Amino acid sequence: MPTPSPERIALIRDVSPDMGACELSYVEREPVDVERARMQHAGYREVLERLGCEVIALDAEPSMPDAVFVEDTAVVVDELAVMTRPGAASRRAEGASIAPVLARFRPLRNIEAPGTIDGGDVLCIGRQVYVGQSHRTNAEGIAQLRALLAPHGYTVTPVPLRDCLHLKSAVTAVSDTTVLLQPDWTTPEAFAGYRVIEVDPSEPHAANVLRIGDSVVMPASFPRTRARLEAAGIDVVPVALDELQKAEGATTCCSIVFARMA
Ligand code: CIR
Repeated sequence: MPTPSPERIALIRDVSPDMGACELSYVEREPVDVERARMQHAGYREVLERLGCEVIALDAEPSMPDAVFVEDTAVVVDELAVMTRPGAASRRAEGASIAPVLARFRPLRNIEAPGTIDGGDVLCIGRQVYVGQSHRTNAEGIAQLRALLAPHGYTVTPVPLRDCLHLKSAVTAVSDTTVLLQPDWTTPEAFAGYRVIEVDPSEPHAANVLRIGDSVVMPASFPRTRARLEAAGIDVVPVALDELQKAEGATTCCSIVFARMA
């Protein structure tokens, strides 16, 4: 009997040797130990595999410091993949090597100029798509995303943000009905229909977790928020990511995880 293929695919990309020259918006620049970042990224990959994903790993892009943060280049739903147009001009070339991979699994669409979207601003919970009104994602980008997704039954809702890079810096889903949220950075009212777990106040960056099936992956550096999730019955898989966090990256941004369609 052939082994069945994993039901989820995770697309990742190795750390650029130039990661220290990354874009930064809300964190202070400090030296990045690229070797340590690579080791942590390898640990992240192992977690994705352990949680049942087939991992597709692209080579590093030496001249693109932020290219490890593949999430920002595309939004993948069951019916299609939307290649974004990242808000930072320095990141616009990253999608060129992602598109042909996604094209193997989904029809491709594109956000066109003057629209901009970073995938980190797009939170999909079932057919609800929340999009952060960040300095990377503009109204034109949101309108284009809505036009592409609405025919497939998705509702696209803009969400105000403050003091953080992306919507998923401030809120992510930990189940179909529960979100993990940082109330200082977004509006809890936008998620009124969900059970809300707030990050521990001593861990402001803890809201970015990656849901895979019934588990969530989160940085090991947020034990108090982890305890809140576990108290709510959520299975948490910690992973060391503090070197990538120096580049303002976090858990979701290092992968694009999507379902394998039959
Ligand atoms: C940037 O500023 O674009 C990168 N240094 C970090 C991107 C992190 N992306 C994400 O959380 N989706």
